[in-house]
Amino acid sequence: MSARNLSRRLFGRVQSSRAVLLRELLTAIFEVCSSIASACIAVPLAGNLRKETVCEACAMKIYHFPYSPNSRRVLAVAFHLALDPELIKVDLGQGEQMHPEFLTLNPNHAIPVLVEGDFVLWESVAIMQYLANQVPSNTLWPVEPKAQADVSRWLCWSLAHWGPACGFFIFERLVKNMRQLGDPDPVELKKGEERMARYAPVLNDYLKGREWLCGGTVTLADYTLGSYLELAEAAQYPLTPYAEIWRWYRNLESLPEWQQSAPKNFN
Ligand SMILES: N[C@@H](CCC(=O)N[C@@H](CS)C(=O)NCC(=O)O)C(=O)O
Repeated sequence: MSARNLSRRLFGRVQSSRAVLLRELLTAIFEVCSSIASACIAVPLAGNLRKETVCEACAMKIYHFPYSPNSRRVLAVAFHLALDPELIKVDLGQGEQMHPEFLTLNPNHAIPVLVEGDFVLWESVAIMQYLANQVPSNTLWPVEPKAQADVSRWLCWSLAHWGPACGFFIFERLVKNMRQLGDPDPVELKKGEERMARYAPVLNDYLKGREWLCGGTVTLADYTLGSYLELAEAAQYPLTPYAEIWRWYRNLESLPEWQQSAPKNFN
């Protein structure tokens, strides 16, 4: 029954101004209540209050591009945490990140972006932290201050040094090719080599005797730094001498969540 019909039933044909006012008020309340009820229902699940989504607006969506390391680490973390976001491909090869609708989500025209109802979040590290914070007692993003600072240190290091070092090779050898922007610039590649020569030994030495970067288990730090290595061969990073980095990356490759997030699963 519609809100208007219901209020007519309750108030009949009474036409006094008070009745008209009450009828309008009831109609408005009814409409608000029914839209909330159809939007989402909170149900207790495994001890946590989680949203059982029954409408598209509430479901968690992640905008991604399969070949982007920034996207892949977010997907791997979502899978690791057994979250089930809807995945929406933004084809960077077709310039879809420049569409006006996408720019309203992220004015930086970059993926990944998480959307959950009215909440819009860009920046892969912030998204991974948000995802991990949904699942209490997860080991990806520990809550103990020193353990969390350790993970945080590598996330910062990746944003400041590791990602940009890999970025020279990704841009010059892959992005330029995808967007038909010309040949790789040797000057830029040289800058990339200098950055790699400075930072790869730091990572390689730190990994000696360690299975994972922080503590005895995989964390956001491993997913973040490791995500760039999926493009190492195609973009020809100068990483051949760094055996510890490759040994550690093989650990990441053996994880089912990492395999599930592989580009071949999303084309
Ligand atoms: N710092 C951002 C970087 C995001 C980013 O640069 N994404 C790339 C793909 S790996 C992108 O969408 N580029 C498209 C563009 O810049 O137009 C993050 O960590 O999310």
